[in-house]
Amino acid sequence: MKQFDTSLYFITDSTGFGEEEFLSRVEAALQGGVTILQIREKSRSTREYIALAEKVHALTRQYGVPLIIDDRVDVALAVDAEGVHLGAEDMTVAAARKILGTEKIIGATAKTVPWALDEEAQGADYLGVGAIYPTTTKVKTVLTSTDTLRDICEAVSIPVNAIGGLNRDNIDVLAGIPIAGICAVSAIMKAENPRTAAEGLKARARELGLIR
Ligand code: TZP
Ligand code: MG
Repeated sequence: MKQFDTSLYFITDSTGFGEEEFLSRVEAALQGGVTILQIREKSRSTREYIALAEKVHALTRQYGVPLIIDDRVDVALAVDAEGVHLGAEDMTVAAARKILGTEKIIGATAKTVPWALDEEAQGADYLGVGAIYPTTTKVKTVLTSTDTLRDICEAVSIPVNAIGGLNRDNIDVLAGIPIAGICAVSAIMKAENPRTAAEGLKARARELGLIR
């Protein structure tokens, strides 16, 4: 049975970094205790996406952290990643499940309770819900209220992660909502020190009782 822990879910973004700097930031985040890592590349060719994902996979393997590929089931298979994350414009979870089988992790985005229930019914292993706060990382994203986040958490039985503009200074709004974890891009990727940023985010989430 596949096992994974979404409590500190780091999503990478190589925009603005040379490859060496990018990979060293990814490794620092892994040292800081991220529990699952998604590579998210929106403007690379397929072969570039695969080449970078292979390098990231070599790092995540060293730290025993599952690698999730954003958007692309083919890339996930090519690099033998542990899973894939699918949004509304990607392949459906049901179709991806047929291709990937039962052992790969399939995550889905959801912004409403019916949407969340549908992704769960199709076989999603976890959900990402947001954006909780405005973000510049994702274009054209609508905000999801903390009330909707709570309703989704209560409606499904798979882990639900909050995402969007989250950092150690603003996750207090999530206190008391039964999320499984926090997703962050900028708060870790763009931090002066991604390792201490990951550690600090995890410590704050623990302090608030959001994660163990
Ligand atoms: N989905 C909803 S918001 C978001 C995604 C991928 C981006 C989150 O990035 P950041 O930098 O943590 O706000
Ligand atoms: Mg997508």
